[in-house]
Amino acid sequence: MKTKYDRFGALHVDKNGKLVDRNGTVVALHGYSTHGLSWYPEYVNREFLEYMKDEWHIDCIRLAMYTAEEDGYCVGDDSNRKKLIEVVDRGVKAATELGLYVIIDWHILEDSNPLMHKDLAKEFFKIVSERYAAYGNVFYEICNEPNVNCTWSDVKAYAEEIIPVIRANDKYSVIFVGTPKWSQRLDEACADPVTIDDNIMYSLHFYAGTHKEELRQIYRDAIAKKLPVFVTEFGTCAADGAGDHFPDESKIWLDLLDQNDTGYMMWNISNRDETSASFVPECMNYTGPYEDSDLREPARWYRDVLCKLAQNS
Ligand code: IDC
Repeated sequence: MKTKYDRFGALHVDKNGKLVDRNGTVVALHGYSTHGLSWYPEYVNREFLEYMKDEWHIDCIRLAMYTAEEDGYCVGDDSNRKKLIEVVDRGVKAATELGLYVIIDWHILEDSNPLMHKDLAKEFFKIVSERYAAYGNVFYEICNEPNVNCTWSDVKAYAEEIIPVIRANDKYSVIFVGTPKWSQRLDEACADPVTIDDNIMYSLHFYAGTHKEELRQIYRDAIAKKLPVFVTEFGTCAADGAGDHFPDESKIWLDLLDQNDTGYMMWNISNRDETSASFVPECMNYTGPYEDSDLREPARWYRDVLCKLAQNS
């Protein structure tokens, strides 16, 4: 079966804030985010991605490279950085061979302000944008979730330094910019958008057990103002990635996103002992195929969502 990349090729952001192909056709992408690349590099392999593409119909894979936690890019040494760049490379190459889009995610979290590791971010985005400039299926997510005391002006200042680094090599890729309060404050980006580049989208993250109508209203207002929005991460549970799975609340969210052709990526591919993980802890299979009993309930639910979307596209 042809993938969305096979059908639509390189995408860009249009004047209405939509992700479109070269003919202006709106394209909504759906997929999964890895857990941290330093935590679970095992899943970043061609067999696994092929399985996810064929059986789950993902269009896109997000490579979440933590910067601070658990041997993150900015806390380890050069050899750790080299290792992480190799995992990113493996993921990008496998995704490309399979006709999948891929998001390279600079996953700030504990390091709440992206300015904290700005120099390493510049170095990293220089390397990857040089390497993947000609690919056409690669997106750059320059800061996962600014949080705590990080303001929108901090994020904007950071974006204004990182975007030119990417653009020096890669003129066309779409770049995702995180927003304050764990990528929820689209309203702040609306009030004072990044103006140095028009091929960017702003990230919205939600966890359906925690974030409800108030955040959906922020999203609706942003869409009404034609802000380009992409949900680079969501969960069907609470914001701590644990607890119950909320299929009804999740459906309200996904229906709203579908109505507006906003793409989304679920958190997370791993067998970690938490609700948001795709696989149960006992499942040590890193390539697929999987039995239903290997999957957690949210993952089974999402697989059905993805299969239905693929049937209708
Ligand atoms: C969580 C992981 C968990 C890990 C933790 C590190 O699921 O295994 O121990 O990070 O602090 C986010 C973040 C994402 C979080 C996730 C769930 O982007 O990194 O992953 N979450 O808490 N934003 C909202 C929720």
